[in-house]
Amino acid sequence: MKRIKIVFNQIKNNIIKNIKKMKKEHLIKSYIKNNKLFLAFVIICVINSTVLRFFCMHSIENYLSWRAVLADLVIITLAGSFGYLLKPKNRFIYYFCFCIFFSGICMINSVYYTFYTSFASISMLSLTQYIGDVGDAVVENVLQLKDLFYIIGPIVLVLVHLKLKKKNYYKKVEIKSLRKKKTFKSLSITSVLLVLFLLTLSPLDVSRFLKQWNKEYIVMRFGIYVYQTNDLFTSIQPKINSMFGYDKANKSFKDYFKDKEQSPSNEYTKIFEGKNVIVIHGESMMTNAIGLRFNDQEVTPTLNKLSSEGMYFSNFYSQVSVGTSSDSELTYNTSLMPTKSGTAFVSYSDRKYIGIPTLLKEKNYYTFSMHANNADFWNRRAMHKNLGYDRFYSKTDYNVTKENTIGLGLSDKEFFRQSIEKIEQINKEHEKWYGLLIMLSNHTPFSEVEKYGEFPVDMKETITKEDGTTEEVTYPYMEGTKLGNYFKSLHYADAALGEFIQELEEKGLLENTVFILYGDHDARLPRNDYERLYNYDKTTDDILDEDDPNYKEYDSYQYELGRKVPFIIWTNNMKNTKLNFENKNVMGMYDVVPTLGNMFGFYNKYTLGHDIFDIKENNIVVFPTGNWVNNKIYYNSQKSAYLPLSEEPITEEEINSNTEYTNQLLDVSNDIISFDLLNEKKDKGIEEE
Ligand code: GP9
Ligand code: MN
Repeated sequence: MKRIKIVFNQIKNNIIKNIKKMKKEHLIKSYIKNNKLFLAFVIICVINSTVLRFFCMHSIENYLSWRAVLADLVIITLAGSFGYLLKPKNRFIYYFCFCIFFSGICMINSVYYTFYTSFASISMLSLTQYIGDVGDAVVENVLQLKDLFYIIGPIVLVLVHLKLKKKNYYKKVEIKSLRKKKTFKSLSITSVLLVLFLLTLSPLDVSRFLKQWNKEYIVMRFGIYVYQTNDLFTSIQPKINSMFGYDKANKSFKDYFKDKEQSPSNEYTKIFEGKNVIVIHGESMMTNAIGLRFNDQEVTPTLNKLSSEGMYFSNFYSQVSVGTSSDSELTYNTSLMPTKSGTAFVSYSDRKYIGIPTLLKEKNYYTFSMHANNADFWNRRAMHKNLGYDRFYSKTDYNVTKENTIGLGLSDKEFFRQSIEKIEQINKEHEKWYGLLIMLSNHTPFSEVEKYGEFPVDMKETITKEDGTTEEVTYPYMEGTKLGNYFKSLHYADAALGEFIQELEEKGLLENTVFILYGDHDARLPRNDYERLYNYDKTTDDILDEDDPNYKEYDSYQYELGRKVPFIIWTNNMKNTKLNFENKNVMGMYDVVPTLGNMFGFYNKYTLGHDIFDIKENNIVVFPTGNWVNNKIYYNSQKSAYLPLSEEPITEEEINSNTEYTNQLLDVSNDIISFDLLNEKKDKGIEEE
């Protein structure tokens, strides 16, 4: 009896299973049957975007980027869902229009990628001079067979439509409530896809998505449709911002600069007038590495040499916001602060800036910039033009191979080697020149340790044993830490710089040249690693106890102040002259234009910083966060707390007035950029007061 029961149950379960399976199959079949047009639309648009990635970015990772497919599906099904609100007979035209639109996006990006090795941006449409340059060339040289692939999709959709029409697919009558139900059902699918996609995101993905500087990464990770939607919002946001509050902004701007006058000349005025200039944008170079040694080996022998032989500003801060490298380029060149929302290089790239190159061009300089990375990273192609550079040498001007690549692109050693040839040529053709070289290898995450060359960051000690013999003991110290890897990477970048200077010297290119170096921003390394660097206990291979007499505090203030970057001005004959010194006054990236302006003889009234040789110890550096620092105090506006930096008494009044100064400066800077106030003045012929 028991056996019969078991067999009966088994049969019953099998029948239920089969019915469920059949139901499922039936469900899928009937879904496909009833949604043929919608599904054809979705499949065509997904294929298009996948093919675009396939043609543009040749790596298995990109071809099989299922996350991008998921993101594409979210956008396509979202757009497609609303088609159900229409009567069946009107649906085709809806899907066809969207299909043309999505295929158009793929086609435009396909063409754009061939030309620029990057993806298109709506903000670029306003760069008319750009389109003019490119227009004819696109048709003649760029349109390729692969770009025509995207026409197939809409044609297929038409064929599907004709077939469905023949089968009376559109004859069905759907009442309003059913159409709404179908829309809702489809939107539910979109929501499930969206949740699945959001679950796959890492913090790095989110940060790159918001910053928009690495377009290839966004397309690979988020798909072309999400990229383009994000780009649309980033492009129109500044336009919306600048629609309100112009009058108020213009008034505060005028008031701010009303009484400003050029500072009187000092002993450094025009000392470098007419000299050639090489500027090095030192990727992630930090002041705390200067002079640092491991086992008696200098981390940065070249920076140590330059800083000890030239003018070294050892209390110098970068003032970047989310735009990192690009923000430092902006502030270095214009003495303006990063914008409060978005990034000037991305969101406000449709206007001219008064950059150092703009000012030197008025003095008959030829100005150029060099960076062996994709020209559209951080929108440099457009922005370097806007800052006044005559020519921007980018990735396509360099021979980049897999072998000579480190991290994001061409290794610094190779970059400098190939740049020298170009500089030699420029030197032959132009009497006076100014060039910026943007380094790249020392970029986070500093993980390609095997490519940096040998530089141990451990601790070696020779111990004399009781019997008089010696033994070498090695403690791991910074090996295996992110900061340790950073020092290895920096050591490599420093060596590249050393080779570059030596070669410039040998070619006679330093004779009449001023060499300027700035660190673009800190390396964003964990505070714990600094604790280990300054408080290493070799006996426990850990950080010293806070009660230990040798323990050096490295709290959040120390960490923030430790984000200093080097600023050095050097020539090959400065050593032991009156121009060879260390300036310890606090100084920011926004002080560069006025300081160099005084030395090279150019002037821009609308700067936010000061000539450091004029303002001296009274300087103040403000940060985009609203924090500020001077020689006496470091103030953290989020905590409304400060750290005294000297013995001098501090009053509440000075804290308040410096905080007010900071907020006002940040407001004016933001207004100048978002309302385009400097160009507005010119365009509208408003007289300077
Ligand atoms: C990109 C490089 C790095 O070309 O300059 O930019 P970052 O990540 O430092 O802003
Ligand atoms: Mn950088």
